[in-house]
Amino acid sequence: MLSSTNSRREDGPVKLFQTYDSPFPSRVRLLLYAKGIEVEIIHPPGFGASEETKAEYLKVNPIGRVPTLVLDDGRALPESEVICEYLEDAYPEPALRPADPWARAQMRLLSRICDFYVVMAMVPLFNLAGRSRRHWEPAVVEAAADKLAEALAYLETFIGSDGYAVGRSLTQADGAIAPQLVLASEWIPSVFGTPDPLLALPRLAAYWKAIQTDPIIARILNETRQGIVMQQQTAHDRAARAV
Ligand SMILES: N[C@@H](CCC(=O)N[C@@H](CS)C(=O)NCC(=O)O)C(=O)O
Repeated sequence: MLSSTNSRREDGPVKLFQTYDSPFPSRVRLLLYAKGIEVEIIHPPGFGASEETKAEYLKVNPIGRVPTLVLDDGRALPESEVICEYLEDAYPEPALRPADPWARAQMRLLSRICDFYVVMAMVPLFNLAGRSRRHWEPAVVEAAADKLAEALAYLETFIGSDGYAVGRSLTQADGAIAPQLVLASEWIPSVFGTPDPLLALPRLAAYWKAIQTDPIIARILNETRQGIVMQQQTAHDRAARAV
């Protein structure tokens, strides 16, 4: 199940509690796929079904968010960036963390910009999308779109120019950025009718075009897109019931 140079060997597959629509598990799946780690994907109980509660899942991860990695001996690890760093340490080959200290810092910087600024800018829109359209205030949508454009401009400053986020090969930063761009550049404009923010960001737009040709990125992006469609359908059904 592992490449011969990986140091850690599991008796059974690791488990990943996750949903396909969320960008956080997608960055973990990137490492699992790239490193050839056998994984059992589990949809957490209580997610996406209002009649259920998360009580059972909170026993696995008290933070109650996805993803959670569970090893074959039952140890559970929440938080996507921490999981990625663990997988990198436990399964070093192929490396998705540059050896050069400056390049490694760039990888972490880009990932942090996604976690701290890009996602946070999109949260008001995620919240609105879960509600009926009559609650969508144009001023809230516009303010969130402006905030998102500002956050993406940080990525524009630091993004690599050789087809990958950092250097000339896949790193954890690509896993952090690419699924966020599905939301920022495809999902938000299609749902809220706002302009594609990448139109004003040529370096990020060039990166976005190039990175989608990487086969592992293409796989996680397709999974993310399909997950979003299914999640939207569920949210639409719920909103219709709430009207
Ligand atoms: N910092 C966390 C963020 C994870 C997160 O916020 N996941 C969201 C989905 S995008 C979640 O599980 N939200 C709770 C819910 O949907 O009930 C990580 O990197 O793993």
